[in-house]
Amino acid sequence: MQAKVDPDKLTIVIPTKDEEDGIGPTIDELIQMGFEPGQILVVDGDSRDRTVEIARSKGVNVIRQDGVGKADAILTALKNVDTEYMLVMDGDYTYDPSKIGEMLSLMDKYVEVIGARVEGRENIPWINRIGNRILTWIFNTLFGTCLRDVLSGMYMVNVEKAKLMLGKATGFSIEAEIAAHMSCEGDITDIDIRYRKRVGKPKLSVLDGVKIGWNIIKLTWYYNPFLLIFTLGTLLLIPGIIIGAYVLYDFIFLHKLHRILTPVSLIFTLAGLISFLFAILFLYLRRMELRVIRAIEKRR
Ligand SMILES: Nc1nc2c(ncn2[C@@H]2O[C@H](COP(=O)(O)OP(=O)(O)O)[C@@H](O)[C@H]2O)c(=O)[nH]1
Ligand SMILES: [Mg+2]
Repeated sequence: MQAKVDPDKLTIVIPTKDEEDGIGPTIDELIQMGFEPGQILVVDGDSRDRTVEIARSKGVNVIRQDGVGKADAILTALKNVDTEYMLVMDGDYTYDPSKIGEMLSLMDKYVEVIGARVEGRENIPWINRIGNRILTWIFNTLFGTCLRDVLSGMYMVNVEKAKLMLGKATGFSIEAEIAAHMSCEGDITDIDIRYRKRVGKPKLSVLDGVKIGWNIIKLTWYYNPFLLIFTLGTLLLIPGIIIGAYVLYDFIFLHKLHRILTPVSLIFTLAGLISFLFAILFLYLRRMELRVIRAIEKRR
């Protein structure tokens, strides 16, 4: 049992699809910890089993999601929640809720706190564990964060800031998209949580992992184009300069003109330089956007 959290402050959102084995224990545990049934919101995606019936019997709020898939379920929740903070967790009894209070205590400094599955990693299927490592690494590299588990299904967000993504959400892998969006709104951190063995059947596959990786790259283009263009610029400039040096050496010292390699090196070098200019322009626009947002926030 932990100190009660004001129901006006926090909503606990549980997306569910065919989760009749897990949803009961998940809700019971939250209520045992002192959360009010009224602050728990189950967003169901047309479960064909007894999920909705069980959730309703516990006295929690249950709504049907708009659209299809877990991403739409989270966006539906975001539209409906009006508390200051929102915690998302699975309905399969995997995420230990005992750190919710600690997550909440960090929300005055951070816009998002992720529950990193540090304890009980053996309960994550090994293929997901490797995939998760790689995807988190790609995300950190492209967004300049140092998160440990960007795809964790348990995270708390500042609702006002998260709602800003409603109009522009791309419907990409939702955990990565929320983190990408929130990393533009403020600081993100994570804390260790315990992950338990799943009750009921999982719904994600290896193919989903590959899709998430591709989506993270697309998200970078959308939320942080600077790094993507900068990387592209570097990839063009390095061969451009190497070939250029070779061509120039032959021309100056051996009086030999390379008719194909000369324009090739020029094209690579110029394209690289142009990419750098664009990258700088994006960085400048991004800074300006942040300054404008801060100025608007100060006036409110
Ligand atoms: N509303 C809704 N929930 C979903 C959907 N697909 C999965 N979920 C729920 O989202 C949570 C995460 O799914 P899960 O299969 O546990 O994914 P994993 O934890 O990554 O293996 C679970 O509570 C699922 O019941 C969907 O299409 N709609
Ligand atoms: Mg799960």
